[in-house]
Amino acid sequence: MASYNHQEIEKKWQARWEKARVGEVKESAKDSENILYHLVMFPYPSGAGLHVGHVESYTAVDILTRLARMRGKQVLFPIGYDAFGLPAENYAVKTGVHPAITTKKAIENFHRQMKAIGLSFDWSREISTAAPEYYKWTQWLFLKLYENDLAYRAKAPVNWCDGCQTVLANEQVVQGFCERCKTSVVQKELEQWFFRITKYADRLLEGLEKIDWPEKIKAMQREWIGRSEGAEIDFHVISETPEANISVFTTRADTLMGVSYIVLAPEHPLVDGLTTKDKRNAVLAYRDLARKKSDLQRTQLEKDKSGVFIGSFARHPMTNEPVPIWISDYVVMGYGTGAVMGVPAHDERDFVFAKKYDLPIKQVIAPVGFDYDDKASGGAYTGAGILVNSGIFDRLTDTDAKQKIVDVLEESNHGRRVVRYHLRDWLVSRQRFWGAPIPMVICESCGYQPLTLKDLPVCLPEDVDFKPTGRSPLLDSETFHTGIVCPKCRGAARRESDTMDTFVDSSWYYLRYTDTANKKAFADANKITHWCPVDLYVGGAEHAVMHLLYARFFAYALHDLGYLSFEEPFLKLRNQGIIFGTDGDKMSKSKGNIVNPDEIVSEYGADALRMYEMFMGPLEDAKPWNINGLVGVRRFLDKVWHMAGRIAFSLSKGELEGVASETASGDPFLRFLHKFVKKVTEDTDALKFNTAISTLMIAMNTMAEAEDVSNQAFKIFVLLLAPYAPHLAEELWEKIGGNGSVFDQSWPSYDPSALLDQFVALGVQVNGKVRGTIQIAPDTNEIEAEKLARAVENVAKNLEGKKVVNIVYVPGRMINFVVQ
Ligand code: ANZ
Ligand code: ZN
Repeated sequence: MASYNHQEIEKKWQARWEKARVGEVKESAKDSENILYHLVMFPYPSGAGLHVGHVESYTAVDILTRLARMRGKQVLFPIGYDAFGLPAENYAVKTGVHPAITTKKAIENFHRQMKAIGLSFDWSREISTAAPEYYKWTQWLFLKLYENDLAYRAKAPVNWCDGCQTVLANEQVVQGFCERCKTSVVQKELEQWFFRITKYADRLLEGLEKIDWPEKIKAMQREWIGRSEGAEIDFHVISETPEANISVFTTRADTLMGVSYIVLAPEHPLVDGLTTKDKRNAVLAYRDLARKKSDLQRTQLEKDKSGVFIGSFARHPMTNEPVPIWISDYVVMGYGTGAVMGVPAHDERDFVFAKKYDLPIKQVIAPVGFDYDDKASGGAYTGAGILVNSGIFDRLTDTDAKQKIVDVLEESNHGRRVVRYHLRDWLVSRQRFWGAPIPMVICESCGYQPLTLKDLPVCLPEDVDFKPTGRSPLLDSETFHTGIVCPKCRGAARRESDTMDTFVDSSWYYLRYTDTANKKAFADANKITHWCPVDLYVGGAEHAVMHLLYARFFAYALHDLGYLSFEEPFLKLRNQGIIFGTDGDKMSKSKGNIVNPDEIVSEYGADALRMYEMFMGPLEDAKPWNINGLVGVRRFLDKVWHMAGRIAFSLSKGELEGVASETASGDPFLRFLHKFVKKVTEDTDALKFNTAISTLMIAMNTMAEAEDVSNQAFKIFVLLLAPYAPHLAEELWEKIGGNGSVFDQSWPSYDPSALLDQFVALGVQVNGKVRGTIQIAPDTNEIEAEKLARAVENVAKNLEGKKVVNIVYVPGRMINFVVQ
């Protein structure tokens, strides 16, 4: 069978689309029903170019966008580049080539590749976060947050990566290692810039209820925010002078009577004062060790626990008995109060600790139904139960005891109910070059002072040495700091030399798309209102907690500052699954299993690539690349091409003229096609692209077998194919005499009455008497038929109060309920 010339056809239509500025939208439509905002996660323009994973999500949304346009919708579908970041800078360190140069080249390559697969973005809105016209507004947003006490500078224990020579956000530390270079992350006390995301913890949690996102992603955000309802309980230190009090945070106040020791984080401010002379050396040595570990390494469950007794005791708030005070690195300073009450019988970590140091293990919760024996069991009992060995609290359930014990503590002023979050403020400063400079200056007499809009953008200087020294490269640029005056006292000052985390850039990019050329504001308020919030956002699930949480925080903050009318930026989110190599492994350079979209486009065509990736399986599933599947899809497209040839030939001979002008009901094949229109439409709307494509394939085979297929039936088929294989569809449309671009046509609607012809009337009987009829496809299964039959009012009436002992179903004929 003849194969179509994809190279020629695809180039031809891409040139036409470019000329016609397909995809470009203006704020004209009035009714909001017809306005959509479709967004894909913009790529980091790496030197490796477009990945088949990009192709997957971008094609998916391109299909939906093209379909929506055929329905008369006005769709904003933009693209840009998340262009700042470490890889370009690391490359610069290695080669000496300026990141601006490598990034520009990479962007040009991405642009070319995305055009080559026929993505119908609004190309007039392309943005790069590394362009001064963009990062000017990233800097302005920083100032807005600063003005409103949502950005601040503080000394804090931070994650430090020696490999990248920079501070990392908690989210960038994976299992104790740097996400980028895999170096083990250590803790350092440094002054850094933070965004106060914790202020929004509750609202970010509540907001999850309002959005249509995968449950998995919502669960990850909930867990990351980590709201814990618990209590702070005070243990007074036993000493003559001075008075000290240790507050512990616990979610298990019910276990208070089982406390056998207290643990402070090694960095806890009370440690120095409470350490007795004989313990001093041991404490100092232990603290040094703890400093070398990240919070995550310290709190991991599996890990062996270690610690030091510091020599002092505190009083148990209920029994007044002395409780020894220890330090251990499994307690971290950044959570709760940095102090914990040890309950070995009911907490795994405490159990391991108590075993190791021979501390008492006292059971206070008994599982209902059987005895718990900590000597026999290998660990703590962490389940529910009733209280034992707890004096006046005995026999209460753990839930009741939690309340009762805190009530008593509150009365005696030894405790209070509190809510704690695992979420930390977002550390945004980076000691790196390739990011947006933080728009502050440092004056010797006035300290940190913010710049104002007229000072922006603070551009990155050219005279920078890329060798990593552990300090910000901008510190050593001369031009960056010359002529800087303090905005307050006009005295000589220096600039802040840290840059912003690239996640700041991507937290607001979708807003900039609505008004990319604006020189006076980050975007015009009316334009934002016109397009936002985003109706559909598709991207990788790896962004569950970083980008997707930060962007939500920005939207809430900008909402509160009066810049946005909405809080949730992305109404509907879907994740594409990972595409593995043919060997089933993750694609990587080292494994040599990377599929290059350029090669596929040149050999099989963009349409085949697009359709194959959509046909591989459900969008959100992980799936391996399979060249046979790609070949199969290409063969299908060739069949379609062949069919068009047949039709065009008949048309030229005038044979089909009559049929072509017939109405839908006059053509049996057309009627049959309605079923396919319904299925392709519904599946595409539901992002079930793989089943939509198999439906197209079935339709094609049916046509291929038919004696003759009307021009009109084939036209409908081409319309259904268009969002999936846009180049070929345009060419076919032209070939069979369609008017204009196939994308200027309306999406075919199906005729429910044409579908009804596929149905038969099925009699519904109760004990042999006909009580109603239902319209049903002959091949409907019994469960479905029974459901439909029961829904008939008269049938339901006759079944009421009766017991159905049997159901007799003869497909296509009748269904009979035998009742008693
Ligand atoms: C006593 C207790 C008994 C605890 C028991 C648990 C089980 P979530 O749910 O994550 O909020 N904890 C509190 N602060 C800590 C810190 N800074 N570092 C390490 N651990 C800390 O966890 C709350 C529980 O984690 C608290 O409840 C505390 O141990 C521990 F049978 O207190 B619990
Ligand atoms: Zn000053």
